[in-house]
Amino acid sequence: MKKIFLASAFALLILVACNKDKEILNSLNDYNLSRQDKGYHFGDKIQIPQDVLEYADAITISLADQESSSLIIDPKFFTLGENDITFNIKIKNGEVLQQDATINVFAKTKARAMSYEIVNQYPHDPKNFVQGFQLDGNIVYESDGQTGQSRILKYNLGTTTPLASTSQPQDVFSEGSAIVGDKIYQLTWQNKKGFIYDKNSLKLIKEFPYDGMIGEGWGLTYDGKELILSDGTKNLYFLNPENPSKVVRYISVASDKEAYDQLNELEYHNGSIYANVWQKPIILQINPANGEVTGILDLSNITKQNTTGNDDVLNGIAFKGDNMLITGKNWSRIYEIAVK
Ligand SMILES: [Ca+2]
Repeated sequence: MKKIFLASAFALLILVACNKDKEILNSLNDYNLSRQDKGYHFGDKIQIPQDVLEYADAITISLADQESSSLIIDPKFFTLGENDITFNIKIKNGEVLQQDATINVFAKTKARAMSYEIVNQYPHDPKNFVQGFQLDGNIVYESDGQTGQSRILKYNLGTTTPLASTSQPQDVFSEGSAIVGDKIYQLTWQNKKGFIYDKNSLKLIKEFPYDGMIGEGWGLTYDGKELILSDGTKNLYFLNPENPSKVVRYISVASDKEAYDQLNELEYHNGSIYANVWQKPIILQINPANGEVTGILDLSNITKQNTTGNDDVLNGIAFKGDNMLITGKNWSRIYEIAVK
């Protein structure tokens, strides 16, 4: 009888402890979910509910393959946007409880709403599925996508007749492009490689494979020193044009209240990166040092006039002096806008 009583009491004790463990993990999970919209900034300390703190001997966080006992949002471990982490809660009996969480990190400064005025319009060949777009002098260099139709071409702004054009093999879907000196670099979507052409003739010089950390090729631009590449995630990768197969560094992109992924066609101008966001009628102005969105240009009105479905989206940013040229996939126009 006594034995049975002891065993029952012990079982009850385990049950109570397990329930308490569950309660603590739920408390932490609820708190983390409630913080996702507000997020954190670099330098903040992750807050832990009081009942969890009282129950724990020590708390660490694991992020990718690193573990930290500091609960500070340190740019060494965290990026802007979503971070998938695990809380390791060491409790009094030496056991470690684990709880997964998504920690959002947002920019400290508020993104500016930018405005624009249309100052000119030019024709654009609506057959062109624009993936890369830049202007040099009065010549547009454009990379067009779609399997079987992918190519690199150049034409005078104001016309649509190519001055030169090179088609890609049937299995290639072309993406972003950028001018570097007398060469032009062009990405492919899922072929894990890029092409380098002579800018004048558009003759192929060579190919280069992607760094393993780059999933797909989306947008490309050049800041005068490094190529900047988007791969459809929230990341922008910096590459040395002399060795484009190696990522030098990367940043993630977020505003003060929102993380952005599916970053598409890019353009570097005057200290900022400008980025299309796939299927959104906006262009982001991004600080290349840390990925913070400093401005948002809403082009809903122009986009509405040119977009009929899911594919013919705003995509294409170039600069003509300080005015921006914008276009989209299969659009029949290029707009020159003065941006404030
Ligand atoms: Ca561009």
